[in-house]
Amino acid sequence: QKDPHWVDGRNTIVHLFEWKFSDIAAECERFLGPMGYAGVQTSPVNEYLALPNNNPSRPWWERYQPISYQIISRSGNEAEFADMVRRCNNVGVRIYVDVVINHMAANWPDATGYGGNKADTHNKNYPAVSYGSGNFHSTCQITNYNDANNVRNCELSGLHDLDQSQSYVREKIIDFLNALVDHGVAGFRVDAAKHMWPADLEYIYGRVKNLNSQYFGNNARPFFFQEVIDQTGSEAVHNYEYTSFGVVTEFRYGKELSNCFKGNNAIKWLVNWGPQWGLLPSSDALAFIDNHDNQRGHGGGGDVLTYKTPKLYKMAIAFMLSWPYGVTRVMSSFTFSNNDAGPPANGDGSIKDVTINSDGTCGNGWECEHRWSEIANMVAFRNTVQGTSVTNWWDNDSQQIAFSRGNRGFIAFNDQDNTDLKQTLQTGLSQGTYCDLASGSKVNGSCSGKRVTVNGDGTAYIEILSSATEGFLAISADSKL
Ligand code: ARE
Ligand code: CA
Repeated sequence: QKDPHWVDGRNTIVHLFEWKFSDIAAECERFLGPMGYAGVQTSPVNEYLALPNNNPSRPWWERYQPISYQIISRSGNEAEFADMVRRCNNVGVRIYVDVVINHMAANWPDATGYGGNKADTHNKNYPAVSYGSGNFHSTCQITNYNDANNVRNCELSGLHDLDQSQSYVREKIIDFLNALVDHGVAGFRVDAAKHMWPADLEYIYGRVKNLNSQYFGNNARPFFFQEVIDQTGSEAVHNYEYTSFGVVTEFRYGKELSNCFKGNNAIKWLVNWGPQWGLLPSSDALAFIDNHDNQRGHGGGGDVLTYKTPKLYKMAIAFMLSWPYGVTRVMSSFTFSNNDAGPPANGDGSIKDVTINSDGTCGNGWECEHRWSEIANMVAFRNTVQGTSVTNWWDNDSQQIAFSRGNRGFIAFNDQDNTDLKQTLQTGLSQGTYCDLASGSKVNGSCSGKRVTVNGDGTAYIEILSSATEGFLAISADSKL
């Protein structure tokens, strides 16, 4: 169940972290559909704990403490969810829901969910599902990542750990996923998959019904991408244990690329980026630079590039989107300095609307990396070069590289401090004038940024000054004037 069911000619999933359903629906129609994005990952949509005492105030991580499987959250209710899925599918953008099925909410006094359902967490009683204490593993904490039993049968940070080997628990989870499938989702991000037994997940995925035939035809199986953090390869649980029945988040991808673009490892080594670096096979991998955890020091992160260092971040994303590997995912954040802080909120606690400025960027505290023109243009680039391979590799033996994607696209990177890139290089493209997709776009038949002239023999003079705002340059068959 590794097919994301993208509409032809599209690519890349954007995680619209903490967005309201009404804003996601609008974004599908006004931006994602027209720009060629393939899908959206939502934050968890089922009922979760409303943190008592407002301390900290409405943190983003509340969403990972389920109270029930009813669709009700800070993002909206079931009717709003249904409206979003329908409107996004109608413009060719798929919806993937983040599902939290490893555990339920941890111990809290008087635990209450956003839908008003209560749970007696100290006695592992969640009547709105319903789960009772017998549906959980006996209480122990995860303390040893070198022991698969400890990782899978004990509690992650005190979150009560469901026993997915029980048929009752399996049926409850399958019912929850089926309800989302009925609404028309294309698949799921499975939270904390590492903490569940592969055989249990394989059984559950196999029992989820086919996707809604209204959008996906007959016999389409739901897509599953599973969160398994295996950055070192030295723990007891490995990402490849999960790849026979779904795709897995490849955490080494963003870690290694961040390390390269930060200048700690020469980008010339990226010539064989992929399994030769110890990454999963391309068809098993969800590729990304940062996620909602490691952009704020959770989930073993802390070292990856994020929106906070835009020049290097855009280079890493551009490399990801120009390289043929994996199902690509782009992060779309809200601005934060406190790692607990939830999304931008109004005085009554409701999530703020995503407003759109006249230049296309977002307001109200939303970062919207996916709208940065350099990133959105690279999603279009990836669509343009689909099916081609990497050719014409060039490097300066250090922090400058360039390559073509067949005769459809060409990209160059200058990641070298105090050194300009000034080279005549083979682009593989046909003769003509092209608009650079990094410094601008092709707008109404002219270039808002740099122009590149490709000669009759396919060569072009490429210049990226080290002082430039953008550290890369990209042209494609579709950016030709
Ligand atoms: C919060 C509080 C805790 C409190 C708990 C219970 O922060 O102090 O004990 O609530 O009340 C998110 C947050 C957590 C938060 C949780 C529930 O990150 O801080 O706890 O929500 O509200 C491991 C897992 C991986 C997991 C990361 C965070 O393997 O699955 O930890 N990531 C997912 C989500 C998170 C989410 C959860 C899981 C829980 O993406 O957003 O947590 O649903 C090494 C290991 C990794 C390990 C990592 C960090 O790198 O290899 O496997 O990741 O360390 O421990
Ligand atoms: Ca578990």
